Amino acid sequence: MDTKVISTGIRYSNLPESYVRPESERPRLSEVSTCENVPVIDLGCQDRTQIVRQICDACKDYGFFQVINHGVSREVTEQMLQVAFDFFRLPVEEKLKLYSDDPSKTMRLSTSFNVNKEKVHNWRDYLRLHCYPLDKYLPEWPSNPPSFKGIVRNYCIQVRQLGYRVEEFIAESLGLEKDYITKVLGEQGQHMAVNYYPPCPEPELTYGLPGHTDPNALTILLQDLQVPGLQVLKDAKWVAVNPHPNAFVINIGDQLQALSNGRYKSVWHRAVVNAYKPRMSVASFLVPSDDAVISPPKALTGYDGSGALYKDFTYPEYYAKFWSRNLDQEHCLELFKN
Ligand SMILES: O=C(O)CCC(=O)C(=O)O
Repeated sequence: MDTKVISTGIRYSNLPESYVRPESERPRLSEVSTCENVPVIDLGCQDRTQIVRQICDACKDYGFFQVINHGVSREVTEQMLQVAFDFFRLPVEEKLKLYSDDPSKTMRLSTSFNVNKEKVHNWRDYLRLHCYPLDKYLPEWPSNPPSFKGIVRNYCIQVRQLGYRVEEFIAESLGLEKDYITKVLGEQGQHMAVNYYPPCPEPELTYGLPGHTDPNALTILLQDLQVPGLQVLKDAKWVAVNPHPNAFVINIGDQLQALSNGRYKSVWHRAVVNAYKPRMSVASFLVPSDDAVISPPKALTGYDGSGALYKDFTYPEYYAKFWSRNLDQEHCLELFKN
């Protein structure tokens, strides 16, 4: 490749060799059907018990769900998607000033997933930001487009509130105190991946992101309404989760799988690419504070703790392992099994 990123504005007529998956690993798009019954949970509903019940069912049966009436204003989500497109439309030389393939950087533009570890690349560029505490990280965010910092700041504040609310519902759905998860996870970090998938000459041969689970506690995903691309593994089959107007997709991450002692599974998902149109998604990740010990409550392990599926660990320990691997290797939680 001539440049480090693929969002150059130039359309490729063939998929470069380094993106082509072996036959057995390809997405087989014609075999993927749309998931018609994705749980859509109305957080504006007055009946809290009903929300908790719906979340419990969705977490058990799917590992993800969508939320509507979630409290993040439509104006803010529209502005977020617009400024994300504006960023990726900047001249490539401008974007490359932010390029890094070092996962420990708190602000970077990068490509694929882990270019230094992976054998086959993914058809994605992404801007990765740390977002909390805002005062600490906002100064290092891109200042081009000029409106970027202000828009993303507003978005991050509202999404964080939503994430904390959802974690309270999830705690209740596990039969725990409402604030159990938010207390255990401490003052959670917040990261963002602004994912840009340019039009791809051969979507059948590659991925935007191959199947993976998220290493964090909770993911709040904003999908481009125009172009579908998210697929999740449901009952051993990949199904497409088409964008729902004004909804966020909420994914259970590895930390909640461990904290719930496997009651809830972090969901396998992947992003496929489109031959004609670029696609954008904005993933916000809530992550445990560095000193939080991820250990399930006694109510979920038996009172002597002997039923704990995983060893206790901290997020920095987990995250270091996660980035030392490639995305499609064995599940990172397997490395922490008792
Ligand atoms: O683009 C998508 O829909 C999925 C993004 C994703 O899985 C991620 O950022 O981890």
